[in-house]
Amino acid sequence: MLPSRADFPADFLFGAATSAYQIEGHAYGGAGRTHWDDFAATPGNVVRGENGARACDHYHRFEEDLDLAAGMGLDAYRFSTSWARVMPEGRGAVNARGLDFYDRLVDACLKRNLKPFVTLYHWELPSALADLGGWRNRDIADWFADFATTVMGRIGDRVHAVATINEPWCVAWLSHFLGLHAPGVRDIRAAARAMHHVPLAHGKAVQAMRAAGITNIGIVTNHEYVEPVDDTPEAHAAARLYDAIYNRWFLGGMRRGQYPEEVLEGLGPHLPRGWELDMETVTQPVDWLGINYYTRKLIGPGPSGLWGDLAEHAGDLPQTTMGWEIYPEGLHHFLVRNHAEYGGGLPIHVTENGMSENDVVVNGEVEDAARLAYIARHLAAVARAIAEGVPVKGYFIWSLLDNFEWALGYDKRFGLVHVDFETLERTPKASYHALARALARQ
Ligand code: GBH
Repeated sequence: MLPSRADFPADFLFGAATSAYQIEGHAYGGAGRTHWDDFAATPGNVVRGENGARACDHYHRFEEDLDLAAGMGLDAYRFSTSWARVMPEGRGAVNARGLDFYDRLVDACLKRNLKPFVTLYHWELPSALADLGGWRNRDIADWFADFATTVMGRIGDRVHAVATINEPWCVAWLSHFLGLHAPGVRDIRAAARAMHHVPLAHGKAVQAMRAAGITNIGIVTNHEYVEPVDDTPEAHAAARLYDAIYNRWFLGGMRRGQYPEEVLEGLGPHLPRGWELDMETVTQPVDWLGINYYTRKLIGPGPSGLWGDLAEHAGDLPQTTMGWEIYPEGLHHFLVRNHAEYGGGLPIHVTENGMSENDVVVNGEVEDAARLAYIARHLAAVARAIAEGVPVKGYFIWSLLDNFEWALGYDKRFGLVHVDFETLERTPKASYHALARALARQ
């Protein structure tokens, strides 16, 4: 059963989340090229070679989309800003139309009583910066801090909260060690540099925004519940390492000034020289933590025997169309654990949670009962954590709209609202209508 508002504290925020490249339509409004455009242009990287050039055309349809968000009774809307839309070359010249767009978007949220939660970086690096080494280049910390203050100089007076970087693990490890996201690099030295430069860029951006008077600054990390695939010592060691790389590296660095030892064993020799001296910047205090959570993973050693080569195994829980197991207990686990280990009393938001289904429109209706059940079970996990004293202040569903699912193109549908990618017509799904009823104020 879907919980209702009455099951949560009066000031709890219900929201939905999106990201710029996945919905806006990157071809519009004078945005510069990004490394996701480049990555998608290389055959084999993205299903059918799809990209975010048009996506949901949110750039032109944002008023309609925010009407949908408000119509559901949401309190907050989480979106991201495209670096290349604001600064087409990544630094220097600003695209006035880009800043104007985010300015109008924020006002359009406020007009509908939606609290704007902005994420500065959700993965589409300007190609001009990627060409200079991107996250491998230490200078990215200063480039990013400039971008952050440029955006916040324009909208910072009206946003409710700001996060620096969405999912550092994806930006660093998935993209530079596993090579599954742009720029598609598979190299331990590149990965080690990115694993440090992402927290460093976060820290520099926090410093720069504070100096400019910005408040309510957070960081959004992604988490997977990890279990060893079997009872061998090798599987246990592999699961521990996966957990350390995925769930503990970034928060350990940013919240405790301490990267996990078992990861340093492998990455230490490849980290940029003098990285220890950066930890004061990396640990700049933040005001809130965001947790993105979707699934559990069963982990064992990978075939090569090389450090960091870990294998994911299929489990026997029901799965989404991403092949992800549905495991709501994992969300409760990370709320409790991150609060205890890294929270220091800070408010926590579930900044993403949701599932993909093969949703189809039949006579104007979209039946997505599995998504509703998924959301209901994860909301119950949130309520349980709150009852145990974890200061969870908000829950954002990924996603408002079906959108560009990165390397998997447009096949995987996460939206509460169906999007026909031919006509761009929006159709609220059954889950949307059910949530609207649950969120209605009595
Ligand atoms: C979130 O990441 C993202 O923030 C969001 O943009 C995305 O749409 C959403 O999840 C749903 O996927 O490279 O194809 O093998 C969640 C964690 C970890 C999910 C990496 C995708 C890689 C898939 N992500 N994973 S692939």
